[in-house]
Amino acid sequence: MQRTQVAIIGAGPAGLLLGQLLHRQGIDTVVLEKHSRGYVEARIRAGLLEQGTVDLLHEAGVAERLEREKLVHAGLELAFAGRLLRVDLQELAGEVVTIYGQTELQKDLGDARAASGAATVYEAGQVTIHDFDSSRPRVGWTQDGVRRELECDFIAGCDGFHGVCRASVPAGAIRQHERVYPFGWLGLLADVPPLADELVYANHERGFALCSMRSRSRSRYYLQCTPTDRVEEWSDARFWEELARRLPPERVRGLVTGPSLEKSIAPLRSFVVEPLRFGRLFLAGDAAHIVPPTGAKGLNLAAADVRLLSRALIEYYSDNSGALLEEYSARALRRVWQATRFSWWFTTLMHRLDEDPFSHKLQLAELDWLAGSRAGRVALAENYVGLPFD
Ligand code: RFL
Ligand code: PHB
Repeated sequence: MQRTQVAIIGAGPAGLLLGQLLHRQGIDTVVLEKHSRGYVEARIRAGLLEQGTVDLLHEAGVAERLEREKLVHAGLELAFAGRLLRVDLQELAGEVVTIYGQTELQKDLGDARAASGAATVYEAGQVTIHDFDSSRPRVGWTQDGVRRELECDFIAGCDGFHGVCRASVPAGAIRQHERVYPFGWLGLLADVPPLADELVYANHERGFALCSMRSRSRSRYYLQCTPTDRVEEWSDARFWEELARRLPPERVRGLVTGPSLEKSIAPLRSFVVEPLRFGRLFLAGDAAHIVPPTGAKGLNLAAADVRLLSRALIEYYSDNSGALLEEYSARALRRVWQATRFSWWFTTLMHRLDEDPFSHKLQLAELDWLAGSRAGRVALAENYVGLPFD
């Protein structure tokens, strides 16, 4: 039977970054991914990295292209009631954020994994995990029609929200906390210059809108939609028209429209499981928690989990100590809940919640208060740039 030290399930950002950090310390890993490398690298998702995430990518040795191509943002804008409020992240929280597409990061991590020579199985079918409550966990999968098995010391469950790892934990051993929001995000990617230098988050009676970007020539826009909307109902023309209606005139002036490269609808939910450790199985990233994208925290939380888990595994192999592994779940969850709270707050502040004008009036009052209160803006900025790790 094949053997490795850490079996990593999932080749998303969490799995590949963990693999890279462990590889650099001489720890042997095998990554099992159910999709092809091409499929994984084509998924359009996040775009904003906290400084702590960027630092970790440097530590993993995968930040070379990021440093060449990134955009650095020192602030963001909130649009509401015909007003535009700039939140100066650098001045209020002493940090900036980095724009770099998850698609690009995924490619950089895929290249680094391939160059390391460490084993990666793409298109691994029917992955199963076994005996993680013993000292000899095993992982099974199907490859080219043949069933295979791997023995390991630890299993890292980095297989996203729909993965097999969390689902393999006995129901009595895990608690789930969930909130599903009654709306979704319709995203559109286009090769047009962004309408402004920084991101614009808009609260509008017709619903939330976000103007983001991937580079100086590629924009990513989002519209709040109903969870039952279908992409086919949204022609490019309808999307651009609706976006323009939700933005203040001074920003609409900068809007350049063009054919979409991609359009997709994502539901919004908050979801956290506790604990994150079950014997020798550790959950990290979207496998363990989901936040609504409003606060741009999903990928950053995945990186923060991986930071803790990699340090814990490195300590285990170098010092023969399980102390950090013991602490992993509680330490990661503390920060996860902070980000869950912020993402929920920012989502609730910026989206059309219901038909009742009372809800909208409360949002406008809070945004008006933020405009006049440095303390309020500091709270937003501190959370947005990312809370400290410890
Ligand atoms: P992933 O990326 O879902 O990767 C999990 C991998 O596991 C594989 N897999 C399996 N492999 C083997 N066997 C199985 N049974 C498997 N089941 C699944 C999957 O194929 C996949 O390759 O999880 P990971 O690595 O934890 O990374 C999490 C991030 O991808 C996610 O949190 C972010 O994309 C969230 N997110 C954002 N995060 C940010 O920090 N900043 C943002 O600006 C931001 N914007 C966003 C976002 C997510 C969005 N959507 C689509 C939900 C914007 C959007 C619209
Ligand atoms: C993105 O660029 O995809 C993005 C940026 C900021 C967010 C969410 C998504 O809050």
